[in-house]
Amino acid sequence: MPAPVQIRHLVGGDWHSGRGDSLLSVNPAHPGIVVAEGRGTDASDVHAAIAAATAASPAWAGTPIHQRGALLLAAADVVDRNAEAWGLELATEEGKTKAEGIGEVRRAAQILRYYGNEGDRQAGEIYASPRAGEQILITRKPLGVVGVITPFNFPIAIPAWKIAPALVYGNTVVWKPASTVPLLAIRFAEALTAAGLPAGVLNLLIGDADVGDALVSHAGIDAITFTGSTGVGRRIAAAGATRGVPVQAEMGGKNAAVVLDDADVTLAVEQVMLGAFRSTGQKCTATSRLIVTAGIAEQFLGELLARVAALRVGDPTDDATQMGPVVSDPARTSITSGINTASRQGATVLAGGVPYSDGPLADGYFVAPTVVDVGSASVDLWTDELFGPVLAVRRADTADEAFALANDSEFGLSAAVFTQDVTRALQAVDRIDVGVLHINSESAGADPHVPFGGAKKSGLGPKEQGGAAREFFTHTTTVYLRGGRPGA
Ligand code: UN1
Repeated sequence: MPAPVQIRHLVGGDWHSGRGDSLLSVNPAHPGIVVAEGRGTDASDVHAAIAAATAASPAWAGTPIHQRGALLLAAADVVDRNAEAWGLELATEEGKTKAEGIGEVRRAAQILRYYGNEGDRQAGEIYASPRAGEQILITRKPLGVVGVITPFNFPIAIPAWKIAPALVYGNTVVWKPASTVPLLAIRFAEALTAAGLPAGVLNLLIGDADVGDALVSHAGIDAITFTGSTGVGRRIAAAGATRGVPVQAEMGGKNAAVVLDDADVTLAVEQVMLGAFRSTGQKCTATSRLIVTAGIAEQFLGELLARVAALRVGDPTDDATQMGPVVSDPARTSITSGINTASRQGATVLAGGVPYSDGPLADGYFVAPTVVDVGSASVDLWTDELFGPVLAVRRADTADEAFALANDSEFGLSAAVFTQDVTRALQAVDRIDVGVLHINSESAGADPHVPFGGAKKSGLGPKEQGGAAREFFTHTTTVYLRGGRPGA
């Protein structure tokens, strides 16, 4: 068992141990094992980090985008070289399976590569002018110092998809990751510094919510990008609005899988399993609601429950494991209490729903894969995001009713529809109000070159990734360009 890694913060190019409260990152499968330890940062560090990012800003913004991109490409190589080791650390720290952990690290490298190549893509636009001898150019400029606040559940991929575009478009960054995953944050910052990122361009502060609060309310921050809970996202958006800085907030989801009578059942069962239980359901894009039409409901649920019963839950570093623990004890407690509340409110637990009280899983933060039939009861589980391996089920008589139930949420991040009828698929595209729609694949997933984010109350501000990222991380200058007097 490796010795715990010392928690370190990066400010102005120097790594140092913090002066804040002590921090412990434990293995959620074996909470007695410490993965990283040390001290968090404090408000004085926030000030120093923003000062360093501000000082580094003019030179970085003035560096040609091609060179900024080259640094990201070099960092991608470092990340890829370490994919196996860091993927294992990720599984040990966060709890997703080792295969998912390695996959996520490789995805971070892919994202770095995508933005690394941005320098060689189109930089702006030219419009025709209504006046002779003039063209109108739209050019892009960085915003300045960006505050980046990231969640525990994708401890390297989400930081990559925020920090890579922030940097390539010429911003400097002060980053506060979730304090439950300091090790992967340190690894990602190490990759960028090893690639030669100049001092102060990326600053890493590991700490709790008070560090995040200090960051978002600091006068030196020019923009904030956040992924996490709806409550925190709205508070951050309010703080940004008070200070007049743009906020990009990616928040909750209560994503439905809609299985229609004509679905390919084997495919749909497999994809719903992945959507609901991969990463232990701890994704804002996870499938947390299932709507199945009456003609297929019994067969579908029968096959699904058989798969749930066979799902191998265990230590995420074990190759045979298909689902690991949730990230922490408070997460386990709140998920379990959400299931208990649903039972009290009249829902029926079809699978899981009981704690592991003995055996090897009892000590870790494990929650059994759980399927709850909501029926016609009014149940919080139908509306509230639990962020765990819990699937709430309702039946619908018709496809129309199923689509309406999919929209029965204040959130609109993603959805999955299973049908072999292209007419139904196109109706789903029209009617289901989400930012990401999957036809015949699970509700989670994102690609670096296409927009990612939610409709309705799932997100605020421009979407992430692809061309959408440029919208957030730059502002435009509209340039009216004329030469001298025509003919002079
Ligand atoms: C994915 O579906 O692979 O926090 C990514 C989350 C999302 C990312 C989902 N922002 O779960």
